[in-house]
Amino acid sequence: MDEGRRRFLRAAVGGVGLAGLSVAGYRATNQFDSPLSQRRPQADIYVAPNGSTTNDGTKGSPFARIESALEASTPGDVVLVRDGTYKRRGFVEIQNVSGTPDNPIRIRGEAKKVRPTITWRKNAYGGGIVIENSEHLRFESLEIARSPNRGIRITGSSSNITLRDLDVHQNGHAGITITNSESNRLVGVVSHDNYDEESFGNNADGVQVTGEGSADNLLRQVRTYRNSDDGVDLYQSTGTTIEDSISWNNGVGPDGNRRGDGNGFKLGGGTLSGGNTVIRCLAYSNEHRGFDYNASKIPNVVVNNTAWNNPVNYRFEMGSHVLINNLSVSGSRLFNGPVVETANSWNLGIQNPQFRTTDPSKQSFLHLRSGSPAIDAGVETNLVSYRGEAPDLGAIEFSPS
Ligand SMILES: [Ca+2]
Ligand SMILES: [Ca+2]
Ligand SMILES: [Ca+2]
Repeated sequence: MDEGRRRFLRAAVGGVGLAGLSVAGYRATNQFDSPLSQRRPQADIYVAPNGSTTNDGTKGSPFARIESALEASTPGDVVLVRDGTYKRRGFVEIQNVSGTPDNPIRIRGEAKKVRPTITWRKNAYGGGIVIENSEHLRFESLEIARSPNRGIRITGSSSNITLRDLDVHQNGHAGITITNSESNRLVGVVSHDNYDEESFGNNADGVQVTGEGSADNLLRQVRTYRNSDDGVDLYQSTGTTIEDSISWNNGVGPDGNRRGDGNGFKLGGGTLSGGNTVIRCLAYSNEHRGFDYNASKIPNVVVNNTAWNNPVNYRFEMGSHVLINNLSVSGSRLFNGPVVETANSWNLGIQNPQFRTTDPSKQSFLHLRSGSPAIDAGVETNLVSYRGEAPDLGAIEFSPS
């Protein structure tokens, strides 16, 4: 087995993909950190659409609200949310609830691969889930829809909040916002069709990370589409890592007409921003730009991404942003200033990388065809593993099939 293949396989099982990056939060657990004698046994706490606030949260006596379950929880507990629709009014406030690094509190759909829906009544004042001053919580397998405000907001110095396998859509502001909070992780989350009618769609991003207190947040396998403003917006924040994520068709309202800013990945803005790392991401068919530095002053590192069919695929100006092994097809580039460019398709004169298909409904969408000039055309980095002799260009390493 050649070294490239070996490195790829290691990455495939969760190895070198993040080497050299500071993705804080999940330290290796050590079972001797907290003596067993000090632990209360882990409990399952139940929530059901036909539950009651006066119930005790046991299987036969479920709570009606996840807040009640979280108030009753201690580190290591699992809140099981029974399938169905939870119609809410106002904010779902989760404040001062914390697990520990070894014993997070999990809140998840009871059945595997079924997402219970938390939604809001029309004309409700405020809404969405607000997680404030809390740590080590994991929300998994839930659908969050039609909040009159944001879908989920992580704020007030919360940290180590994990959102996994969530479908967040049609909220009246951004789908998910992280404000002044560190070391949170979004994994396998999709955020789409969010739209803020009051501001003509100018604020509803799929995912926002914002505020100078935000750092070391991670987005992995996050998909954002048809949001009225941007797919991912890192306005006024630093140090976010985005991996294996896709952003498309952003910048339109529910009627399909052009609205807000329409960028796939916006990597800065405000007085202090940037220092983000973007790896193996795909931005396509957004209304404006695929990858945009948005005036961030701290250099961003942008490695092995694909931009296709955005009016502007990449815009990086006024900073030593580092771009390596990226593909740009069917869209322009706006570069100005000391950008560090290595082995990108435009540096190598590759205009047509020979995609297998540009039909987004196909499994091989934007995959490289055998014989593509982008195969093995990249340079090694410590951020991305590869097959064959060298890294390919773009987000999807060629795989013979
Ligand atoms: Ca905007
Ligand atoms: Ca935005
Ligand atoms: Ca290769």
